Amino acid sequence: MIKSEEFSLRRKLFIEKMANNSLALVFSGLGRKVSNDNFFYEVNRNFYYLTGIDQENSSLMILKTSGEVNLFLFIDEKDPNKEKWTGLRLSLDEARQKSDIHNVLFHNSFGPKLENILSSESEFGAFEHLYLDLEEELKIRPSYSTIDLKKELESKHPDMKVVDLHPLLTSLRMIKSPSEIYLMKQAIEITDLAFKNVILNLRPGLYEYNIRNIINQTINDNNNRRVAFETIVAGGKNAIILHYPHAKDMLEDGELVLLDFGAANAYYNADISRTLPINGKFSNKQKLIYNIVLGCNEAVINFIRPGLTLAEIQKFSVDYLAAECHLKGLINSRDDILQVYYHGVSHHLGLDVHDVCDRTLPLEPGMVLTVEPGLYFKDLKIGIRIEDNVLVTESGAENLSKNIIKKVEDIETLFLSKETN
Ligand SMILES: [Mn+2]
Repeated sequence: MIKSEEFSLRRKLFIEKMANNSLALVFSGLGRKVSNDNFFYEVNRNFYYLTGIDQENSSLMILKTSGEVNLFLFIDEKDPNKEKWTGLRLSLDEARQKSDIHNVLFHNSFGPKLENILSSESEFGAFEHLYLDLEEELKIRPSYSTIDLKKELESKHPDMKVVDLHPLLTSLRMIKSPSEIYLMKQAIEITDLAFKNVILNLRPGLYEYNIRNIINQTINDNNNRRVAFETIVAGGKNAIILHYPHAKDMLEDGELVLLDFGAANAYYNADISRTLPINGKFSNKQKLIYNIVLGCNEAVINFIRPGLTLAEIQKFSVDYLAAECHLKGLINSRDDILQVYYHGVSHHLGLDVHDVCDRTLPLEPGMVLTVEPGLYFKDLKIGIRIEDNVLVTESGAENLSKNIIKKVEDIETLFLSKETN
């Protein structure tokens, strides 16, 4: 759990970045209708990052005027009727404790408050900037997004500049605190448990969805945690589809299965990929390609250090795989590498699986990245990806998922020990 003081600290750093005489409005968002009476809700991560509140229809108002900061948190009113259907809502006091924000009000006062603050008689004076989380998908009311609010406010208050708050928050969210790293380490440990259960159960004749269910159940059995994203289980040729969504085919003797999955822990995610021989033993060809990907995975982890950009890491991985694949006769020329390696090697990881980032910024200690080279040969029915999660340190990178086995010998030994037990 993140302590409420950490949310205060995050807000303090955010407010330092806000211009003087500015206002920020951050919204939790609403559930999205999937089908009749079936709603899907995920809290807006920027809102959660600043408040620790994950209840829908909540909002945060930050006023920064010369020499003074005022904060207001708005949550839905208690409603016994609605609570009978969808569960208890936070009380004002609970929201206060979670967020460490003193002024917590009910949502019905948000509109009047905003109008009052922006009126010409406002005690706070005129605001020059208003920061908004600009996203079409972020709804404040049904069919009304922050983009709509921007338009409305711009027409009512032409002297106030409405700007995107993402750039301010992104640079903060890119650097993880010790408690964020701790939560991600826990998520990775649970992901490892699921991986071990896969090895215990994997055999030819099972279906991809059987393995997906083992992964998802192991994660959920662990304190009701959820998967960070739809678990990918792709046997044989299915693995050349990077985000293969179906998990419907039988796992064949002699083929590989690619797993890309992770647990979420208090909204902090793991994102791990491993590739296994379905019958427990790699063929020579599979081993050859597997070891190229593994070599690249390890070389990239060794290469990562503060000061590099994601583009430099990407180039390093492409060059590595191109040289190795050419040397082993898997491609005719180094330029052909993009036909068998067609995705990024790294993305930031955090509250979002593909976490917010400014790709132009050089790496700094405290950033958490994935390292996930892959090779995909359709004709050979081979798709291999090996993905770890690493923390950028002062001197290089710490592999947070180093305990999740990935060496050919270790994998084969684990399968063998299962047979002898
Ligand atoms: Mn990933």
